[in-house]
Amino acid sequence: MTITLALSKGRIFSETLPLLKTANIEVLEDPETSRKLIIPTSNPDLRIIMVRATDVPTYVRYGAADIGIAGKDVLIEYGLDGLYTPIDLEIAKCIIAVAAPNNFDYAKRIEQGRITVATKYVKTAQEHFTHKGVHADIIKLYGSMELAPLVGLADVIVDLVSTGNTLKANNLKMIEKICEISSKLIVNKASYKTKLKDIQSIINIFQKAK
Ligand code: PRT
Ligand code: MG
Repeated sequence: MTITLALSKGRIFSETLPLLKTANIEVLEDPETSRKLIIPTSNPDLRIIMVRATDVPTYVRYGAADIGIAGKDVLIEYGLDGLYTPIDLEIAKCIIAVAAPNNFDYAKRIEQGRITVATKYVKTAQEHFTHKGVHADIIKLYGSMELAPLVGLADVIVDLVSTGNTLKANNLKMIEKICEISSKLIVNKASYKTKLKDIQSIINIFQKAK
């Protein structure tokens, strides 16, 4: 039975390749240069579909892909309905954090109990500030969060940070770590039952490789 694996371009794809290689599985086209969205592998029973990082759980949840790899950041926002998460692959690591301009007085704003937050991670941000007892006015963005506090759209941002170079280049600093992020293998619950043997063997490959 053919197994379909949903991946996103960029860091998740490139960090998944070496894991597949441990089982001698080669990806037969490079999604960075090819325009193909369905990519065969050297294992005739495994194909890869390329989707946006935030769409990976959707493809897997509806069974269009049997398995996928998605960041914990995406999974927190999307929820885990219909999905198993058998393995934390510990790839594409970063943290999700509150960041603000270098001169921003965060402590004072927290004391006042109200803050404006620009983020792609609405649920994560909302929960974080509710927990702190602070009223957060959340402004949903789809990208370039770093710009928001520089032009007065928000006081702070909630975003992913890995090297911190992007924050630094924009005179922002990390002020609070919310959570560590890595990518997980996700599995469609129905596929897991109907294709048990084939999916389990892919899970085993990732388990051994990590
Ligand atoms: O880019 P696109 O809009 O298509 O989608 P995406 O940003 O969701 O995908 P992609 O491939 O950039 O990220 C996929 C997954 O990689 C995320 O869901 C995270 O789980 C994980 N990941 C790990 C990261 C980072 N590290 C990371 N640094 N995702 C994004 N970033 C961003 C960060 O927000 C910052 O803007 O990369 C930029 C550079 O970070 P610094 O700190 O190294 O400067
Ligand atoms: Mg990106």
